[in-house]
Amino acid sequence: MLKTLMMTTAALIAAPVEGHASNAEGNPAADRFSLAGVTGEQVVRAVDRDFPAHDRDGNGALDRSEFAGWMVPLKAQSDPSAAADNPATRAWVTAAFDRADTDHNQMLSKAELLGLLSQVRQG
Ligand SMILES: [Ca+2]
Ligand SMILES: [Ca+2]
Repeated sequence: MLKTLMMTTAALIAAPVEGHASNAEGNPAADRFSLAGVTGEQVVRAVDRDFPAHDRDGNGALDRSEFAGWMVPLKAQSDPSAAADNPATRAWVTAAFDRADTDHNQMLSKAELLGLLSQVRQG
């Protein structure tokens, strides 16, 4: 799973920049990431950039469907068999969500999402 997550993270970083990229300077979370040429700042920027678009109801957190809507297309870039209705993909999304949801409120804050992505390096 961590290998797939790393590739998904790489896809996240490689996603086309839309609109204004946030400045993550001074964000302590940036120091937690470093994987294969991807800096923590890039991860933070990508999440800052894309989070609002995927938080479809604008409540500042991702529910399972919002999270899946973000991660499945990223996963599909490295795994063509990935699809939202694929049982293996659903299991992956569920496992990733549960791993990220450290306070178990069934919602992912931006900090929880960054925490999940930081596990790529630790794993
Ligand atoms: Ca939401
Ligand atoms: Ca949570």
